[in-house]
Amino acid sequence: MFVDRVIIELQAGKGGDGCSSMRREKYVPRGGPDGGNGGNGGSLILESRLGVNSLAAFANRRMYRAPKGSPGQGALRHGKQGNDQTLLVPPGTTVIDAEHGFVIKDLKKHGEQFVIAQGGRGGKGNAHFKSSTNRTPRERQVGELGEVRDIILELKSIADVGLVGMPNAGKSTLLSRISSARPEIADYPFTTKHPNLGIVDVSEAKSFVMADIPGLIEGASDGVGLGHEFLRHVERAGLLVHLVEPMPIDSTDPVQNYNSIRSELCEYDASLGERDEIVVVTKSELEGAADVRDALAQSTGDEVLLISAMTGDGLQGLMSEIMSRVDRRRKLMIEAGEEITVLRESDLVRTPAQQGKRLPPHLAGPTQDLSDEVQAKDFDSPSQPPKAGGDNA
Ligand SMILES: Nc1nc2c(ncn2[C@@H]2O[C@H](COP(=O)(O)OP(=O)(O)OP(=O)(O)O)[C@@H](O)[C@H]2O)c(=O)[nH]1
Ligand SMILES: [Mg+2]
Repeated sequence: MFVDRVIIELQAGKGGDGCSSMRREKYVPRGGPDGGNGGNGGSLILESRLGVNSLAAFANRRMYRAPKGSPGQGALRHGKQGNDQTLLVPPGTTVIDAEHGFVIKDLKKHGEQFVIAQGGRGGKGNAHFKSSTNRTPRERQVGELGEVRDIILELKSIADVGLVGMPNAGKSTLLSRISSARPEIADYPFTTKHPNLGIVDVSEAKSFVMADIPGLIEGASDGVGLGHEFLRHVERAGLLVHLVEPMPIDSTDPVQNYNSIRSELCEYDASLGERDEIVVVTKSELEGAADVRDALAQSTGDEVLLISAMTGDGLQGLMSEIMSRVDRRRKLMIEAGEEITVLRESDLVRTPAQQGKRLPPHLAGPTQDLSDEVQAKDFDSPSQPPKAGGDNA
């Protein structure tokens, strides 16, 4: 199930109440106040994590609570803190305040996290209030309430390139051909009902992320077809690849189709209309595809590529053109001080602390290969590497 928008209610934990108590013990006269403080309530934390791909985990539950802090007790026992709860969301999730509609935070990078609902502070016990002038305070504080808020989580996929075009143009076929994504493909419109992401490896060190979204049709801004709903998944893409089918089943004019999708894009967001674009005519092995390409090139005044996902014609050219534009944009982003988002777990640079548990020294150091059979005394010089089953000289 692909879910890209949910409304959830958050309730952080209440702080534990402080305790009012006097020490009563045999042989300890006037023991004094000994009420402990309440523990702080747990907070709710949102964290973006690679590998979480949709908001499906939030689809069936509306309310999220963090545990309360425990109350303080006599004999100066402080209450236990409520554990913080972390909710994992995919990178690219925008967190919106449901009540007032403003964006609270945009979690773009892996590992970004923040406290979305703060737990209440625990109340002070009466021992806290003792002083030289007030030696037997009875007062204590009750714990504060935890923050309560409604939020909207909205996923806008992070992709370098967005595929747009009419239904049946061959968007999913292209994605499946050049990446390892396996979207549904069929010869009827609206096969794709939710966005698909694929990583395209151009060479060993170069790759980009491509998003395939459901097809657009004229009137999408009025909700015709699947509407504009999924355009937000290409909003972050710096480059749009516009696929045009040369022979639409409904025999419409490809140039006109191209223009109507352009106006739908502008209708959704003017900035999407101005986005860098590569126009591509698909299904090049069909007769008449080249004519459509020429007609489009003339009408747009720009270069138009011709590809076939079936025969593989023109795919290399398209991939290298996309890669060079993506590279150019990344360079501009780095110059502007923006960070490039990492989208694959293997690309993450992990510090030793993040790599999990540290190994004990005898397993991590130069002695790691030693065993019952292979002992340190078996080696004369330390530079000689220990070998399994080495014979005792
Ligand atoms: N002849 C030919 N057919 C193709 C080519 N690429 C895709 N097709 C066919 O075109 C049809 C539609 O392809 P899809 O990839 O599902 O199209 P889409 O743009 O994703 O369509 P929606 O998901 O419905 O918006 C399928 O029957 C494909 O087999 C091509 O290069 N040549
Ligand atoms: Mg499709």
